[in-house]
Amino acid sequence: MAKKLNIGLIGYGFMGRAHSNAFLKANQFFDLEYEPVLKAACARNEDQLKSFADNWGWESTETDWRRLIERDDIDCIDIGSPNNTHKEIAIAAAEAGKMVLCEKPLSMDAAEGIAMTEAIEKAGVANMVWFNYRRVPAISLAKQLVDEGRLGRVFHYRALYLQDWTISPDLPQGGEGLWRLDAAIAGSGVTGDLLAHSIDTAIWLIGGVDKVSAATETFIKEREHQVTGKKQEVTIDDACMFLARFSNGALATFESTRYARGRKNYNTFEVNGEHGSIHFNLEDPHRLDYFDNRLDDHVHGWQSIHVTDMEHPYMDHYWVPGTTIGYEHTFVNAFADFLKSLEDGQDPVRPNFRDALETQHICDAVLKSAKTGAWENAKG
Ligand code: SOE
Repeated sequence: MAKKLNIGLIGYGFMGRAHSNAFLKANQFFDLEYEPVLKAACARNEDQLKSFADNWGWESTETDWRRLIERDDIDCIDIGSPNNTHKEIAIAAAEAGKMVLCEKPLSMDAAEGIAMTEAIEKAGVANMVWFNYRRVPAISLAKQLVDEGRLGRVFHYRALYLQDWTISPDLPQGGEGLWRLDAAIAGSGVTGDLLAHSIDTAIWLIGGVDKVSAATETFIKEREHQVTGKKQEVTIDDACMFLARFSNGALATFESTRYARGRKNYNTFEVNGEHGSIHFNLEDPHRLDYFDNRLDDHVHGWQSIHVTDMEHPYMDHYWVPGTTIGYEHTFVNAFADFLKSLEDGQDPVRPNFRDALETQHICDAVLKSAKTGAWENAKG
C-alpha cells in the first residue's frame, strides 16, 4: 500500500498546471513508496480556482494560503504563485512543519532567500526548488558525461537563454499572466526568470561561480500597468549579459533577453573541456551534441546523441527506444525524484533551497555588477 502524501498547491497559473500534472503522473511512470493526494488548491480568485481545481482533480480549495498551511490534512506545501509571495509562504509552511516545494527563482533576492533557507533548515523539512531543466534527460546525460570525466578539465561554459515575447511596446506589465514584467512582483526580469535556469544548470554541471561582470538593458522604458491602467516605468531587465569566473578556473558567458526575434525558449549551453565538448539546445531537447577528442583522429566529429534509449536518464520509465517525452515530463521526473528521496535511506533531493540560494546570490551579484560596472563577488 502506497503511503499517502497530501499536497496543498498555491497558484493556478502556468506552474500550477505543470505541477498538478506532475503530481498526477509521477506514480504512473515511477515505482514509488509515496503517492501524492491532490488535497487542496489555493488562490485568491475563487471562480478561476474552482475551474482549475475541477479540471485537475483537486479535492478542495482555499482562498487564503494561511488557512491552507494551518490544515492538519496537508503534508506538503507547493508554492507555484508569483515570486513576491515565496518568502512568506515558505517560512510559514516550514514553521508549521510542512514539506516545501517552491517554484524558481527561490526568491526576490538573496536576502529573502537566506531567511527562507534558514527557516527550512531549522525546521528540517524536505524541500525542493523546481529547476525543472535538470530533469531534461539530455541535460541529466550532460551531467553524467561531465561526472564521468569525459570532458576533463573544463575551460569554457557558454549559455544563452533567449525569448521574444515582450518586444511589442503595447504589451502591458503586471497582473495575471504578465507579472513577470513587473519588478515589484518578479524581483527582476530575465536575470531571475531565465538566467536563474541557466545558472542552476551551470553550477550543477561544473561547480560554483566566484565573480561576475554584467550589463543589463531595459529597452522599453514605460508600459501600461494591467492593474492600475496607468503608464508606469518598467524596472525589470529586458536583457542581461554577464561574464563569470568559476571556482574551478573555467571562464563563462551568459546571455538572456526577451527581445531575440524568432527565439521562443532558446535555452542552450556549451561546455568545452580538455578531452571534449557538449552542446545542448532546449528547442531540440532530445539531443545532446558531444565531441570526443579521445577518439582516433580520423573519426573525430560531433555526435548528436538522441537521448531516448533505455540507458539514458529517466527514459526507461517511459516508452520504447527512439520515442520522445516532453516539457511536462521534466516536472514529472523532478517530482518522482522528490518522492523517491522521502523513502528510507535515500539522499535528499536536489536542487534544494540551499542550492537555489547559491543561484540567487549569483543573480544578485549580476544585477549589482550591472549597476556598478565592476566585477562582483557571486558567493554571497
Ligand atoms: C518565461 O517565459 C518562462 O515561462 C519562465 O518563467 C520559465 O521558468 C521557463 O521555463 C519558460 O519561460
